[in-house]
Amino acid sequence: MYKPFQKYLEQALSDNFELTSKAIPEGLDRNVSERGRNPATIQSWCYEAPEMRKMRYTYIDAGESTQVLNGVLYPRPCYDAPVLGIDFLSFGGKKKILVVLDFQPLFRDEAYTAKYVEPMREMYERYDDLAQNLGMKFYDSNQYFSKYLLFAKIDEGTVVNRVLPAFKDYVDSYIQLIKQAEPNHDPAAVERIVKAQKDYDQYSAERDPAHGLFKSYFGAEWADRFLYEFLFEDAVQLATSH
Ligand code: BLA
Repeated sequence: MYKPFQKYLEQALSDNFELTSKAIPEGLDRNVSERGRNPATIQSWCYEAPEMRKMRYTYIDAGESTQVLNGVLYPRPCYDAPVLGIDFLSFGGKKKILVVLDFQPLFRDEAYTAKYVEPMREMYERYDDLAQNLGMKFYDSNQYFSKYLLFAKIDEGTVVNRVLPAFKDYVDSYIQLIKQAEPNHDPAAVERIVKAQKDYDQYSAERDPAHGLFKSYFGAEWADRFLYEFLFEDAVQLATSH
């Protein structure tokens, strides 16, 4: 269902960056579960580029029951730019479709907001039907989300008609943002971004609503490893799940 999105992302990244594959820890790049109603396959891809430290995306295909495209693009820490966050989900034979897409800000001060969040506004306004102001249960909408995030519960038709154009626009615009960004190699500035990206991983790993899904398909041990060794590898795991 989200394969055209993945294809677009892959093409856009390879057209615009000099990509190198980044290793995914043993056993985490792909897994197949026979536990659910439909066999579930999870597969991940990860790249780096001169401008980008880590660009990862994951596809979960469990037929009608679950389709997910999830991804995060992290700039190198000489850039203070937001991370691009993608979370497109479909559950229960397309009965529940949820899309989340954002330039996720690393800081919340006024200067940062003016530099990175406000410029999203024009683009956002073209898709304001996908900005539904849904409350968040797992995350805090004031942390690592911009006010111009797309966050919607929709039907299948809307995915093709509205979400695909929005996705292309957000991805293209994000790539332009990175291409135009001025690197700052000052060690203190770099250190600040390293820490901010680490904090983002910690926050995200601790709240990830997908842990239960990974656990039910692939078991607790694999779920923990996937979260802390691949998805949010800069997070420190404080406790293992049971
Ligand atoms: C919600 N994301 C969810 C949910 C799941 C996932 C199962 C809950 C859906 C529900 O309400 O039932 C799934 N998250 C995943 C998967 C992966 C993952 C499969 O990390 C990994 C492969 N989530 C992100 C990113 C963003 C994001 C990068 O991982 C940013 C765009 C956002 N996901 C996001 C938000 C919600 C969500 C805002 C709603 C959560 C809430 O209500 O608090």
